[in-house]
Amino acid sequence: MSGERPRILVPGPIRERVIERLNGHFDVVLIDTADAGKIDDATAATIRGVAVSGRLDAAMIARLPALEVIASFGVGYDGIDVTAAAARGIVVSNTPDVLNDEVADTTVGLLLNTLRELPRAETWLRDGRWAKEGPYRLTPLTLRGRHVGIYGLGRIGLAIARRLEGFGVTISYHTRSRRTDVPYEHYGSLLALAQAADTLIAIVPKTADTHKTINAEVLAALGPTGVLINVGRGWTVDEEDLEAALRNGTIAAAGLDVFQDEPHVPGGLLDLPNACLLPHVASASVATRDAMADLVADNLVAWFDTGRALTSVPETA
Ligand code: NAP
Ligand code: 8YV
Repeated sequence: MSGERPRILVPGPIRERVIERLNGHFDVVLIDTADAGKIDDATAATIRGVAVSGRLDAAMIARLPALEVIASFGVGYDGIDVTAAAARGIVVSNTPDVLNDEVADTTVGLLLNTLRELPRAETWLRDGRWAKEGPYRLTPLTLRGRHVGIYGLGRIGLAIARRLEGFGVTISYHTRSRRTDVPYEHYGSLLALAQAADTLIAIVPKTADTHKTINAEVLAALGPTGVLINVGRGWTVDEEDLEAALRNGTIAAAGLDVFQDEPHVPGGLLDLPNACLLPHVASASVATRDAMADLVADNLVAWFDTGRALTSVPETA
């Protein structure tokens, strides 16, 4: 990097560590939200990079005529209009791999909590019911003997599968392309996977092809002992169908870290004792979020030093 420091826009909240790192290399401009009206023309004309957590739409991209690179916080980059970026030759980067282990660990925890009702058992203890009423109930569900179907066997899906090998369960998966480097059975459709398995773990991106693909038919295929775990995006699940399936016993339980309209969780799901609900925390440890923050900054530094981002998304690579 030589001469004047490149100007980087940070529209809306992002982990403070990103800003600290960027301040060491760039002239950083902070605005409250990623809305085109939040920045004046003169400043907008000087912005060469963006660091963002969440949404960056086509109008905001159009507002920045000198923009070269968008560094997005998170591996999922569905909030960024990559089509608009690609059309202008703007590179988009995300934060893959550094969160695989954390998200996979959380997924296994959520699966066990959902099956063995551990959060509810703890509430039983804290409410004094163990002392007054005796032991918490034996759980109808167990991980023992389960057939886990993983919907999406990418970086995180594979980390989940590797962990589950240690639990002695059967593992299968559905992706559009069969992997040649894994011992698990591949199913050519999500429905076929759900028919074979009794436990479905969803870890696919939010794309036009994954919208509400976990619907009444797929849930019915899992059967009455069926369990759904979703750590990908809420977009992938038809939440009305899921609520009905949990309420009427079509499936036994669900564990969800993600929802269609975050942070709003459908009231119907909140009421259900067989839904184990987390507020999108799968990657949310200090260490992992720091690693993600560093990768956001490193992508921008690499772009302005070498003309290449470290982890650009396939659409703009
Ligand atoms: P990845 O490596 O790109 O893996 C995505 C997997 O999904 C691939 O196996 C891909 O295989 C499959 N897939 C994509 N579209 C599909 C379709 N239409 N039908 C069937 N399979 C499909 O991504 P990753 O790093 O594992 O992350 C996955 C997603 O998890 C992210 O995009 C993000 O939305 C979510 N996530 C959530 C959290 C959280 O906090 N809850 C944290 C991290 C990530 P094919 O291309 O062969 O189909
Ligand atoms: C983060 C995620 O919670 O990486 C992703 O795709 O969903 C999570 O790791 C989010 O991106 C940042 O808030």
